[in-house]
Amino acid sequence: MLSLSRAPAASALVVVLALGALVGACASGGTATIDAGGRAYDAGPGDASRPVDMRVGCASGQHVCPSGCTADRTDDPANGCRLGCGSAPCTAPAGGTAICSAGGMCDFECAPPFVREGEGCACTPRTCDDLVAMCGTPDDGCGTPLACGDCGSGSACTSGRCVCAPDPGEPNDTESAAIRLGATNDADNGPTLTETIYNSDDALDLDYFFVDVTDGTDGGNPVLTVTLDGMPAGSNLDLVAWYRCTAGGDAHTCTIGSNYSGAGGTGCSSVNPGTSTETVAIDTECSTTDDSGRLVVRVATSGFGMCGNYRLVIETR
Ligand SMILES: [Ca+2]
Ligand SMILES: [Ca+2]
Ligand SMILES: [Ca+2]
Ligand SMILES: [Ca+2]
Repeated sequence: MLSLSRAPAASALVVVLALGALVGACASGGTATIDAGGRAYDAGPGDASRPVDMRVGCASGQHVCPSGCTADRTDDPANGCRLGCGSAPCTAPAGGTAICSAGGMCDFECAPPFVREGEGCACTPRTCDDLVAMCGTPDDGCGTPLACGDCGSGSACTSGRCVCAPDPGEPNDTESAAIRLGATNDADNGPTLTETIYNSDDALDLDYFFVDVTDGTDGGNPVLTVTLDGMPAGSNLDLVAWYRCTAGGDAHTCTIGSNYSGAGGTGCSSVNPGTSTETVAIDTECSTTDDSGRLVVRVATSGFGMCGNYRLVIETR
């Protein structure tokens, strides 16, 4: 048996040969090589990069180095880890951080978006979709700016979203924050409410409004027609309206638009493409002869275009 403690420290070749003989007796028939950091690797045909057990042949608490058996170190990448031989800290490739492996050797890990590929860290570029960016030139995570698009006239790109100046009704993004547009009476056929001061200020904007409706003594139930038009170029806004009877028993008929039923109530929706006019009409029906109630209108942003107000018209007949 060769004694590593007597190997000339200055002769790496001798050490390599010695380790080769040592490892050859207990590993899978390959020969070992030592890298610049003093790490021994099995150069056999099975796995040329697999570290061999550097404690073989040394006393407990020691491991093999070119200079002979050496006391194990503190397991810290700053000093080459527990089974290191030199005094240099562990190194890591670009995008990586030096660590100690579970076996006490220098190793590294890659921080996202970098991922380990062999002995390096490779960056997987993120897309505009990954970043939920609809505009601007955010970094792809690897140092390259992306082109996520421009915002329409009058809007600005803020944190990857196109935004316009909010309308005076904001924030009205939930029904509980809905803007009251007024009161109408079907016996008076109105008044017709025409709103032109509201807009979609970003790609996620929802605008809620409500109207208190009285079933007047005209012999019929209120019929409510809501029209959404005048949308700014490049946008796509959609319309939903529902009606809640004061007395309950909602059993309305949707005479224009598609039947809608949601948490807020039942009514109609209109989902046309682009800037096409959206129109819904609800023929109300409640559990009593008094069909008074509340009309709720929601304008949702499906496509964000240029900044500009839309027009909302609510008719009561
Ligand atoms: Ca708005
Ligand atoms: Ca809103
Ligand atoms: Ca009536
Ligand atoms: Ca639409």
